[in-house]
Amino acid sequence: MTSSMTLDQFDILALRREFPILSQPMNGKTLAFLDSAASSQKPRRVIDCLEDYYRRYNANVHRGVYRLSEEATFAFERARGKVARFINARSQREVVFVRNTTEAINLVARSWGDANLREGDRILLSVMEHHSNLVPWQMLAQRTGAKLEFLSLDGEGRLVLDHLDAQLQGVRLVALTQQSNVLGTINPVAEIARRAHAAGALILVDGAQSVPHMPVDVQALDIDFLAFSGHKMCAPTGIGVLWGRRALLEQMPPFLGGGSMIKVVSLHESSYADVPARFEAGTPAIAEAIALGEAVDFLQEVGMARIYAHERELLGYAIDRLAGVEGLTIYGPQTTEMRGGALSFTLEDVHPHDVAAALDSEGIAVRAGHHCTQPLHAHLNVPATTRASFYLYNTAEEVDRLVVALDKARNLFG
Ligand code: C6P
Repeated sequence: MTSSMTLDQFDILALRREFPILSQPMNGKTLAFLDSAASSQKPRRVIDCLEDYYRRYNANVHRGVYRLSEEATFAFERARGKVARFINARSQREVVFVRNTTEAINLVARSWGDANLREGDRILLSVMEHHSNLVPWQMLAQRTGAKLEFLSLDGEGRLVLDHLDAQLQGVRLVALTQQSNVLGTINPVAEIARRAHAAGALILVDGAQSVPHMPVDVQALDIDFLAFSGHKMCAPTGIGVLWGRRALLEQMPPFLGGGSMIKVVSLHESSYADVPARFEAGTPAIAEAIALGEAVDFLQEVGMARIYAHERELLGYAIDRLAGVEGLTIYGPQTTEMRGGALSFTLEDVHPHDVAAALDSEGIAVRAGHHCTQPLHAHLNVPATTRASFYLYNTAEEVDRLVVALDKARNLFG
């Protein structure tokens, strides 16, 4: 395959024009943004949506009885409905607005975890988890005496599920990423959910790297909680989502106390609002939530299945081309099967930060480091990797530039 491959599912050049940042020069070159796993770029309509809110109807939500506040409240709740439909939630009451994936997971650990876990209960995670889906459970285990167990990985970076049913004995919660931010591995969440439920466990899915990149349907997956971040899916920072089954959310105590999450307050006690308001104490990220709704509209217009297909095509092309770079080792599955577009690699003994700096001088933005997965890097036996990650706006030509720049970096440092 060459860079003239046809990404004809959609007009990629027209799509790129929707993202103002992509046309700016970077170190004398056109920016090749290959770090969307860290945070995606934003289309003009999302940026405009933020500005429109501040220019036309900026007011607090769920409080005022005047026109501006009603308009803001309407737009805010409409965004919740868009998010609910995007993930096929049964009701928009199942959608809790939070700051990001990290906060969503902490909410479940603090609220559901503290109320339900006791000494000796088990939580099943995997070695590939982001610190956001590890540290909150470690903290919960320290508070309650619960134990953490881990699914291990095979040589390709896929979960070893041979003993899953035995490992699920005594497990109260499985907390698992749907797509690894380092290996790109896509985990068989529906199957694990089915087996977790059969063993009497709940399942929380970290969707930070899946919801932006593929169709995710909470009913089809039959999961219990889903956490994801707006900023990785064309929306602003500061807005994220916890989706939970309504019956579960309704049983959970609040995480934060304050305004908006109460029914009645007296000096010594309070009763709490229904979900989702119970979990949304204080003034929320109003403009950001509305802009998340706009981002969801945008992604749906492009089509999540097409985005997934585009990234998969690009990934296949990148795996092929990178195989030709001498001294380069890719971590994670070496095929596009059940794999997303996060490609982490090392280049001989060149430090990943040096690789990233060399790529930056060519206008190519990638991430280097442990990507908030220190245990995974310990498992891979490397302190750090360089990561290129793709999204709907990336092109085969950018992959070609990456390959040329990596060859150049190897010659420079090798
Ligand atoms: N990973 C990356 O460069 P927040 O920061 O809360 O929006 O997302 C946390 C998070 C949780 N789970 C997974 C699988 C993730 O990839 C991330 C964020 C970014 O890989 C920033 S560290």
